Amino acid sequence: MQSASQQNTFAADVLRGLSASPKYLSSKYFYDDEGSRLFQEIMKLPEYYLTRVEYEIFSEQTAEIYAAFKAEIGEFDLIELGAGDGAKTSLLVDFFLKRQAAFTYVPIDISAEALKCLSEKFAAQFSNLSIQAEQGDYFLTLQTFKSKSERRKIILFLGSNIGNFGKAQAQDFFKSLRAVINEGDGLFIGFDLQKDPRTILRAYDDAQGVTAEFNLNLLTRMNRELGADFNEKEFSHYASYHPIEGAARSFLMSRKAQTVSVEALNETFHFAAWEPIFMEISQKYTLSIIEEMAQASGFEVTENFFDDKKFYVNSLWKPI
Ligand code: AVJ
Repeated sequence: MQSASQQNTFAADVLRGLSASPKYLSSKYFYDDEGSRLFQEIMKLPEYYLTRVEYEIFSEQTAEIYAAFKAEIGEFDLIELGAGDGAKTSLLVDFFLKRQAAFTYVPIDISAEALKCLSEKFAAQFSNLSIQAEQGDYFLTLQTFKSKSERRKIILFLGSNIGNFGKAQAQDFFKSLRAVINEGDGLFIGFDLQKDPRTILRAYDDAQGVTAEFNLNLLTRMNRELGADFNEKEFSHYASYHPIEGAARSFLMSRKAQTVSVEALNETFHFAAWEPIFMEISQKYTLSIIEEMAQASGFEVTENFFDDKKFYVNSLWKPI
């Protein structure tokens, strides 16, 4: 269940996005229970390489990652932003526990349902793991970091979740993160790298149409939670990749001229035929952009971990 204030933020964000030109909606609202389920389906798609290559890095380089974290030294909090199903993290957790590393796992996720599944799964799988789950927008939970504990923090930001920010917003995010952590803490980030643009585009335009459903589900969510009357059949999903910007973007296109009303906002919105709603950016990086971004936000890149094909990098940053 959503609290009243979260509901207001959703309504307010929808109002802002659908009143803007061009129209947009925020991809952070994709993850209601159905959206989280659809994302689990996306991760199994043959076209969606991201999850598999990151999993490969975690399973083949666990010992190297453990060593780079200096996880054997002292107590720490292993904080995961946007934890999702924790599949990759469980590889680390397993390895860390076997080495008797002393840590508390702190998964943070916007989806209460995903957090509940994750906590139950980890509690069953790792009987002596200490877990402190937190539900919320990770931008907002950053503010609580300073008061959290005296322990060292290792912050995981996996799955190319950073891609949803776009470059400028990612830069701001890392600066805010830098302001709430200390020397000796670490940041471990998953970046999807620029590659054959066809490979990238296919990942966001799968043959089975699961990504389309994932986008259209936000219309269904607005119908249910905000009393909107979107007809999902009158919108279609469109994905693009811009190789200079390194940006994959997705849109819902209004298939005809139509007016939609949203009861909770007491508003109607007009869509011209084939007018787009910008739904999501999935930014792809290069190593030099990653390097620059780390420096510009007060970090240095201490180690990069790649998959075999160099499709993806997990980059370890230390504050400077
Ligand atoms: C969860 C943000 C990493 O951008 O690749 C997958 C979400 N969107 N297919 C991504 C997503 C469409 C995904 N992230």
